[in-house]
Amino acid sequence: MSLDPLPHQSPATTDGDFRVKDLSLADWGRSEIELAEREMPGLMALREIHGGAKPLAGARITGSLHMTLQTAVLIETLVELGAQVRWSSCNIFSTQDHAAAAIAMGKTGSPGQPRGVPVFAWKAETLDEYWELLDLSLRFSGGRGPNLIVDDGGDATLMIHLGLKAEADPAMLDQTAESEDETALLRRLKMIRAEDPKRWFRTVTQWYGVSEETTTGVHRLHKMAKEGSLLVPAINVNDSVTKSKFDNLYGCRESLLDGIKRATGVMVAGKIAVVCGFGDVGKGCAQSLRGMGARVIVTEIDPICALQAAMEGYQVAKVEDFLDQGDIFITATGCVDAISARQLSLMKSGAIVCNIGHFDHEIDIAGLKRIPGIRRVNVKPQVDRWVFPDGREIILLAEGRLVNLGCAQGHPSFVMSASFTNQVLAQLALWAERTKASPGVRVLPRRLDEEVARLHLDKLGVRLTTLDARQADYLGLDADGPFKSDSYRY
Ligand code: NAD
Ligand code: RBV
Repeated sequence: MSLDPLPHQSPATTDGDFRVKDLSLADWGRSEIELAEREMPGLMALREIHGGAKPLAGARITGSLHMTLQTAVLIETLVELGAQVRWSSCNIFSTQDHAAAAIAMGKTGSPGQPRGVPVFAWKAETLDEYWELLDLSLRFSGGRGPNLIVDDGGDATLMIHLGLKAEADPAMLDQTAESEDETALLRRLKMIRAEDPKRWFRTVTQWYGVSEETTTGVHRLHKMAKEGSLLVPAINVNDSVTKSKFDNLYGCRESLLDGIKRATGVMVAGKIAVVCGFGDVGKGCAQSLRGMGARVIVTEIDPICALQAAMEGYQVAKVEDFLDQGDIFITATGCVDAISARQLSLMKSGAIVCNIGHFDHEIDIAGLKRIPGIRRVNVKPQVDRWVFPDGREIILLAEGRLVNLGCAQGHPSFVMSASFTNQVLAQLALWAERTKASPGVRVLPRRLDEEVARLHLDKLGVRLTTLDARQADYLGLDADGPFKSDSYRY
């Protein structure tokens, strides 16, 4: 096997309490953050409403979420509301280095005197660096941890839960890991334990909650709640309607093709595209591919989603039916091995393969690497040709990790404004109820969800109809909402 890994260059480490690739990118980052702010009316409105009262004063918040321009606006909103913030990314490829630099430098800082927020992230981290940077973002002064976490995919939550468990049972850090990622996490936890055996115990005594951004992270939270191991109250931001029915759907509808195009420049029209999974993300992906003229095939395990896809006019098939015909394969399932290594080896030569779900195991990359005689030829960062011994090849994007964030800039600001307005509302709720709420997973009330949508209407010139008293009475509603029951599906 020849893996031909890219030579890894560790970014410049500054002396300050942050680690970014290159602080000289800060001015560029700052101008792009200012452009993003114009497209993020929800977050800007929260600054306006709460900036004076500083309701997050005293709160120490750690974020583990893609360090992008949009996240920069989220971070500075949390700071404006009074929080002390530290940040790392939740994906090794998703950081936008100019955004990270601008956050580290701050609006009033300079390269010689940075005055921003401690941020620990750069594009193309190794797995060991990834967990180290997350670890650093969880260290506040005086040996303290965060009070609140903004998580995306659940890695910060996992690190604390596993770290605490290992303080009681250190042998678990010697267990055989199931992936390279887990191996790196266990290695980091071992180092932490050797340095400070009570670190996580101290952390959890003042940890009051987590708000989770994405579907996969919410699955992890529900699993922990079911097992009874979840330590804190959790707000499921993903299932706010103004998150999953917008970000996952319309966000991916724009950013999937942005990633594929920047990576390969491929003509999509006329191609056969196979989308695995027809949930919120898969629906957005399928629609954009069809819009650009691809013939879209959908794979599903759920009969309801399969029927939906068929009624939308997509052919629903098994992935193995199209291995020799598909030109572009996209996984959007949140599942493991949606495409197996054997299936990769049977694909038409030249097929483009990528994933837009959270982790890198939707496509069995570990299995691909183990195929005897396989060769990796790097085309450019985050684009690799994998050549099989018989000479056929596939083009793999972002090493099987989020293609829209690894190969492009992630979702546009406007849709992230809705997601992140929910995040801030969740942090406000968790902080307001600190020490009072019990562990468990819940969503924000529908009233707040409607408020998030309302904050985004003016920007699009939407004129909303208002119920008069007779109409409100007839429908049995308050004229100001909420307008739907909690079970309504949108
Ligand atoms: P979802 O639950 O709405 O949809 C996933 C769908 O995949 C479901 O309909 C499920 O039945 C189907 N599925 C599961 N296993 C399958 C398999 N083996 N083969 C075919 N279909 C299968 O979830 P979602 O909100 O669409 O999120 C999907 C993934 O994308 C998650 O990991 C989520 O965290 C991630 N996500 C990524 C982005 C991004 O910007 N890249 C944005 C939002 C969500
Ligand atoms: N996502 N963030 C961006 N531009 O910052 N783009 C996508 C961005 C988030 C999105 O909310 C999704 O749920 C999560 O990334 C998956 O990790």
